[in-house]
Amino acid sequence: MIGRSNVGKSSLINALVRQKLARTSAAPGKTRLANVFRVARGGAKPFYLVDLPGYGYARGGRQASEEFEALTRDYFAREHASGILLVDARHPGLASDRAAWQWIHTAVVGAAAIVATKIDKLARGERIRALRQLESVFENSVLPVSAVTGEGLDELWRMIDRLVNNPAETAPQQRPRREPRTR
Ligand SMILES: Nc1nc2c(ncn2[C@@H]2O[C@H](COP(=O)(O)OP(=O)(O)O)[C@@H](O)[C@H]2O)c(=O)[nH]1
Ligand SMILES: [Mg+2]
Repeated sequence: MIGRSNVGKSSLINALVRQKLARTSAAPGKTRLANVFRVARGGAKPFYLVDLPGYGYARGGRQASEEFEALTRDYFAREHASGILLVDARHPGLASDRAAWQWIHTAVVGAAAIVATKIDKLARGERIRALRQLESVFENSVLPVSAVTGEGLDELWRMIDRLVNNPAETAPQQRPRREPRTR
């Protein structure tokens, strides 16, 4: 789970597993370490859900950015690691999110997908506009979810199942445009 601080990573993990596993906070920047959860459901293949700290490609300066890179490199230097980018549905196309999507394609060996969080905060017209904008910016489909209403969680589970069981097939069809990295 990759995304800016406060985007809703921990809340989404808790909503997915229906438990208070990951610590959530209204104040951004609370997750300083990666929290790793082993998820085993029924007969399904167990996998690890990794709640990454929400810094590195955005704020936090050079040191935070290097720490983030060092921390995450190990996770993604594995055959079966996939990345889910979480973006706030209310703020489509932020430079830091676009940079993260590019970063994912350099760091993640497996597949990658994008989820729009806090979709409950948008009215119908706004959400259509936001999703259209997101899909155009990222050149990828974007799954709307809400940790509060539970919207999109079944679809997200199906997406996770595909990422876990078949990472190659779910790789994004299109790579993001190559833009110079912004600092
Ligand atoms: N309305 C709404 N608020 C959310 C949702 N997900 C998270 N939040 C709120 O956003 C804040 C940050 O959530 P958190 O999961 O700690 O974000 P993280 O820093 O990415 O792990 C908290 O105040 C959450 O209650 C959601 O789907 N809908
Ligand atoms: Mg968190």
